[in-house]
Amino acid sequence: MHKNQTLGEFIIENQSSFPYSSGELSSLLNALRLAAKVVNHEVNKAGLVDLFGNSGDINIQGESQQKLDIFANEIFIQALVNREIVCGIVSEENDEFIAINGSDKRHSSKYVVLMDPLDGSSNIDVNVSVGTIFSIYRRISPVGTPVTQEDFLQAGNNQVAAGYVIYGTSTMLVFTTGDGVNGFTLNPALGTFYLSHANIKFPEEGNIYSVNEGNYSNFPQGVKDYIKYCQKIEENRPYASRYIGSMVSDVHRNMIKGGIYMYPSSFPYPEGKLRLLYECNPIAFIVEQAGGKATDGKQRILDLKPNDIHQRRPFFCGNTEMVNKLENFIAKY
Ligand code: AHM
Ligand code: MG
Repeated sequence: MHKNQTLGEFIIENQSSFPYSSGELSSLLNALRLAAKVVNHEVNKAGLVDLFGNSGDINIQGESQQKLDIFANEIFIQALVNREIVCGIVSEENDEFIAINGSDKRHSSKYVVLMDPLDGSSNIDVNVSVGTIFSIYRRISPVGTPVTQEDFLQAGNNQVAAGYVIYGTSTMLVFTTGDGVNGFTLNPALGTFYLSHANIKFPEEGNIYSVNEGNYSNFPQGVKDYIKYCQKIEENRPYASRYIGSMVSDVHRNMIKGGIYMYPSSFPYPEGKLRLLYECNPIAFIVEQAGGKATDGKQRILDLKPNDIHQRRPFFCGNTEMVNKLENFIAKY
């Protein structure tokens, strides 16, 4: 790591350590970096122009889409399509996967990207941080053929890279290629991301729990018991309760300060609310790379074999000790 190293320099310097490095993954990360800057610009001026509020459309999950969701979706798709560096995209905002031929019509890219272009969207119109989440895989089908559904339905274990962008008090891009987690902060005056958080690791102990407690009465008994454990007055407890409602921000804080994030099954989400492919998996990859643990309560998230591109899953991640404790409570029922 050099002083004042930029994301661009970091990508070039570390290219040889990227999985299957051929320069393609570097170009892909560069495209995401560019899109993040454009979306950041728009998120920051959202109060100034008429971008607030619902667009009126309902997405495949039956949730209303905010205008900035749609904008972010278009920007990320455009950056990836224009540079012809992926053969397919899955987005939270699109019902079906998007197949990309490339201008030579030879389907010559080997990567697929899955993303939530603007996560935590209920926070947009109240000036609270939102994020972008992305997950990158090598396709399974042969290069030169059209991308297939199977290329997206891979277990999280197969991810070659994953990351998130936080549009917060400052804008950060945090990612892993399976060799630790690094965070870059945008200098808005220069439009450049600088390495600000090298090799992020969870602190030894955590004392924050993050969950939407309004849903408490519908949580599984094991989760309820664990929440009561977090609140108990004993040694280093009660833990602090912190919940932003933007997973990226909640997980980012917990990774830096130490804590657990939970989105259990509850009414009206019997399978949990978060999507396995573009919310749970990328965050799980990052959390594990930072020394933490991610589970659906019983199984490691990255081991799950998906069967639908928009499938949901209960999700728990954070300091390993805390997640182990939670799993013990869940295992009692
Ligand atoms: P979204 O993709 O529609 O924004 O939903 C995902 C978000 C997470 O970022 C956040 O942790 C969670 O939904 C909050 O949900 P709730 O309001 O039910 O607590
Ligand atoms: Mg989301």
